[in-house]
Amino acid sequence: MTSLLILNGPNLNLLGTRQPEIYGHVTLQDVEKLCQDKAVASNIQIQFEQSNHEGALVDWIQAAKSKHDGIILNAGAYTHTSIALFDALTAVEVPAIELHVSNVFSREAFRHHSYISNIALGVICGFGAAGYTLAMDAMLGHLNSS
Ligand code: CA2
Repeated sequence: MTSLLILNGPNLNLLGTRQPEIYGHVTLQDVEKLCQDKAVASNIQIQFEQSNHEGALVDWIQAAKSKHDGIILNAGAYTHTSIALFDALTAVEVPAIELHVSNVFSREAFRHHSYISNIALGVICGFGAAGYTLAMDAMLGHLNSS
């Protein structure tokens, strides 16, 4: 059965609790439920994780090599800083989609650079929580065509 790792980085556990004008009202638990419902409807498995720690994200990416067919990664602020995440994604050779809830390109200039985009199949940003299920559809389309 197809399996996807959906990985969330620092501060995404705060979704729905602050800055709703940027991140909306949906909590990370709501997002996980959306993804689980989509997984059941698509007859696939998901592993949904969040950590505020860069090394924990690296560990999950490394473990994906033998467990998952694709990675959907909202690396939070580590998107803009982390060579370690880039190296981990490069090493595992599991296809990855970069995801952001907000439109990072309409925000501060420091959010315009990503260390993930270069290794990602593609980037989805600015569609709020819906981006997670859009990314699942995009990954399943990619896996089914390759
Ligand atoms: O838009 C996204 O999904 C981001 O990955 C979110 C990160 C940010 O650093 C990226 O540039 C874009 C920040 C996540 C923080 O989430 C919060 C949610 C509610 C309240 C405070 C922070």
